[in-house]
Amino acid sequence: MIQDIPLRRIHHVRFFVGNARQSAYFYRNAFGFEIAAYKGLETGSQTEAGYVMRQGNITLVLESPLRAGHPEAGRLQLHGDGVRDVALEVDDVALSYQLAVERGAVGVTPPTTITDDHGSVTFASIKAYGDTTHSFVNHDHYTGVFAPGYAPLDPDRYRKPAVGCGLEAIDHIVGNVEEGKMDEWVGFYERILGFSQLVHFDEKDISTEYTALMSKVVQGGNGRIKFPLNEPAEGRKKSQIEEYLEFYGGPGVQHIAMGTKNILQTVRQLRANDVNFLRVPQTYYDALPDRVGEIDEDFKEIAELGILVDRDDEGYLLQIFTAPVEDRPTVFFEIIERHGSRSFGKGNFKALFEAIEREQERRGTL
Ligand code: TYF
Ligand code: FE
Repeated sequence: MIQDIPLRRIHHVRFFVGNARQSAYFYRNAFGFEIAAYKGLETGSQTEAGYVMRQGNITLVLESPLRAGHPEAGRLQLHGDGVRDVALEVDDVALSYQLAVERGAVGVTPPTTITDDHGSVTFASIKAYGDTTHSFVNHDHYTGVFAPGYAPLDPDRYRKPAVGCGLEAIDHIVGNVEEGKMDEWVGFYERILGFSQLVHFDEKDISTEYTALMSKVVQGGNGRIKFPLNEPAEGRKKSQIEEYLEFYGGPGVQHIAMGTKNILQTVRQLRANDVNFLRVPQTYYDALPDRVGEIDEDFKEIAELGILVDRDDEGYLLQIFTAPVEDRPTVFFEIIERHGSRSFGKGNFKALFEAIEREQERRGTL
């Protein structure tokens, strides 16, 4: 009987980027995140700048090196901007780290506590796929804005508050791993973190004309943390997963799905902010009412906004995918609204992947 590591939730996702100031502007003005905290030269941070972005229960942290010789600067050359760490909130950081390492996890940062006038934060981290890490964090004894080192942003930086887009929580985070490695990583989450695989409706082997991938979903934290894992499979041309692995320079986070309670309003706002989404052909909407039956939303509006719909035996879901949010075709976002369904939109895969392939063709990477 293995001892449980009780995971509460995804606490934050930490990106390492070339220019955190400009990324913060993008996540603020395109996606509606408020800048909750900042660190940089003005706050006494000599090595890196950081921006804590908040919307609903979602926290993204954007960090950039401030000087040559930063120990992590090499990742920018290798991966471009990307997710460095997915932080999991736990009751006991030291115990979580100890158990994970005993079960074979590779430790990156042993348990560390940092303090300031507002209390203390404890964290530790282990290696996940590629250069991605999972940290275990606990902020229970911290009353400041995020963590020691961070301070509120200079109020002169922006004149107006951010216009929120109704993004409420992280629904799932998808990792792309190398061909043949998916089951190993499913095993990692099962053995080391006590996750379980969602089998019946989520095991998928998807092949359109070009794109082929395999995907399995693991979940932990009593179902609050869901991590689908993709690997490329043989297709007629280059799989979108291979494209990612090539441009990211290895495995990493592919997409972060963020939940909303009103996807129509969210997508309207994101579109007004010029966020780019994958285009869906009209034929998808011609077949939609027959495929999914009655839904609360208006089909006409769904089609106008380019939202995808899927139904399973528990209910339905609405989802939409952004184009990659950087020049490399790597990380993108999904917006999702669930109405009972706990799956990931399997019925949309053909239409979705054909849309992705059209974009790959435009990039000339197929
Ligand atoms: O997370 C999922 O499984 C869905 C579907 O490259 C998906 O969002 C799967 C793979 C992919 C894009 C979307
Ligand atoms: Fe997804």
